Amino acid sequence: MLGKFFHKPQGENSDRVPPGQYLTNGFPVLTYGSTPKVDLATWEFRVWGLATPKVFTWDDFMNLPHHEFTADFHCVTRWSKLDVKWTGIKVTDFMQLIEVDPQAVHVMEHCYGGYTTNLPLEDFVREENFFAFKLFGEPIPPDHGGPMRTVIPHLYAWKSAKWINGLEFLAQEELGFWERNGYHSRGEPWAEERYSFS
Ligand SMILES: Nc1nc2c(c(=O)[nH]1)N[C@H]1C(S)=C(S)[C@@H](COP(=O)(O)O)O[C@H]1N2
Ligand SMILES: [Mo]
Repeated sequence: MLGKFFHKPQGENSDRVPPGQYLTNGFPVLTYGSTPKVDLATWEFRVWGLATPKVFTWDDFMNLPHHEFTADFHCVTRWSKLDVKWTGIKVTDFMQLIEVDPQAVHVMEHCYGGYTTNLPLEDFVREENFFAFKLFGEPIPPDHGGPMRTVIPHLYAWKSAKWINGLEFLAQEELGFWERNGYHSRGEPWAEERYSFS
C-alpha cells in the first residue's frame, strides 16, 4: 500500500491526517458500480419524506450563491487527499428553499445510479457542507460525481454522495448503501468510525 502513490503523513501535515490514513497526491476514483450518465438538461433534484415534497432544476441550484472552498478528503479505505478545491452551494443556503418537518432528525442522500448514504440532520446541515459542481476550477468530471455531488468534510468520504439527486428526510435513522454493508453509521475519521460489527 505504501509506495509511489501513498505516503505516510510527515511534518506540518501530520496533524491534519486522521489516524490510520495515508496521503495521496492523486485523486483515486471510488465508486461501487459504474458511473451513471447524467444529463444536465433533464437533471432534477427531489426532496421528500418529512419535508414538503419539491423538485428542483439545475438552474434553481445555480441561482443560489456560489462559494469556493477547500477541504480534506478521507476515504475509509485509508487514503486521504488534502486541500481539494471545490466550488459549490452551501447546504445551509439550499435548506432555506425547503420546509422540513420539525420531527425530521435524519436524512438520506439519494443519487443517480441508486447509491444512498445516511446522516443525522445535524451532520448534514453544517456551514462547511456543500453541493459541489466544480473541482479545481473545472466542472466535476463524471467519475468524481459530476455534475453535482455533496462534500461533507468532517466525515469519511462515503458520505459525500456523487451524482446526488435527492434528499429524504426521516424521523429516525435509516441506513444507506455502505452503512447496510458494514460501514459505520456515522463515519467520523478522527474517531476511526470505520466499520460496524454489531
Ligand atoms: N453515488 C456514489 N457516491 C459515492 C460513492 C459511490 O459509489 N456512489 N462512493 C463513495 C466513496 S466510498 C468515496 S471514498 C467517495 C470517492 O469519491 P471520488 O471517487 O471522487 O474519489 O465517493 C463516495 N460517494
Ligand atoms: Mo471510500
